[in-house]
Amino acid sequence: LMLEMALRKAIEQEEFYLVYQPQVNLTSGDVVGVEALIRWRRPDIGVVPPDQFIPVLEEMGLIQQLGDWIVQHAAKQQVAWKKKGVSLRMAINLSPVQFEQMDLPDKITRLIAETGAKFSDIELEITESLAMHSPETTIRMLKSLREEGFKIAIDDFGIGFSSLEYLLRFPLDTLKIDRVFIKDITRGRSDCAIVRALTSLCQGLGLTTIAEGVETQRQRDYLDALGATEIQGYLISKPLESNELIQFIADFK
Ligand code: G
Ligand code: G
Ligand code: MN
Ligand code: NA
Repeated sequence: LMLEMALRKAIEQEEFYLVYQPQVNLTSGDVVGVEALIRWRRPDIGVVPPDQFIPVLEEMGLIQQLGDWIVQHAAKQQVAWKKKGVSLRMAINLSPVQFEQMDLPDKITRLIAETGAKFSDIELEITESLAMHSPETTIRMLKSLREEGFKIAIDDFGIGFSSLEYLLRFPLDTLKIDRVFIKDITRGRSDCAIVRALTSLCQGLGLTTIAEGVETQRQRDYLDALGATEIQGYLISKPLESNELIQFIADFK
């Protein structure tokens, strides 16, 4: 209850901010995008990670409000960087609960249009669990977003329960391989086999693959050999605040 009260106040007082984790293309070696990740700077307590408040906001029905703020804020940031000559794809996480709003595609399109961002510079990250709700409605909403020009990524791939056949009915541009498969890629044969199968499936389907949670050069080399498109993780950088990101790009390579 205390947490709920604090969250209501946090939304009113805008105690949230975004950090951005770079994504590197393995062929060019360039930073090509970032993923926006939410943080809560709770007065007197400090920074709270999203897994401690996103599920509560979903329960409270407040994720829609915060979700709109995240979409607007991330798109504005993408435009601000581009004006400084730093052109990066911006990935924005969407909660499955946000898809309970039937006007979500129209709203996202309007909010992002208002910022002046080019739609193809924006990637919307959905999770596998979205596929379990009402697939037909969800697919329709994703199709309309994709027709507007937004890119669609499926996050945390491989740890949910949906069948491959099911997921492939989703209109997708990008598949993010969950970090549980990356962790032991240089040790376990099975993780390596899973990643190999996913990257080759994606190559066949024309999808981009982003490997998450890459922490070592050896993992990077393996992923490169297996044909992954991009990597994200502590090897490149932890998530950074916007001014840090600009500095990071300036210092990169
Ligand atoms: O940044 P961190 O690794 O602590 O994020 C943990 C999880 O919280 C992420 O994997 C993601 O699923 C979720 N998350 C982070 N930022 C957002 C956001 O802006 N919106 C939503 N819906 N989820 C987020
Ligand atoms: O959206 P998603 O749940 O995938 O968010 C990614 C989360 O993983 C973020 O909270 C981020 O802080 C965390 N993370 C990012 N890179 C690494 C990494 O290299 N290793 C580990 N263990 N966690 C990471
Ligand atoms: Mn994500
Ligand atoms: Na993820």
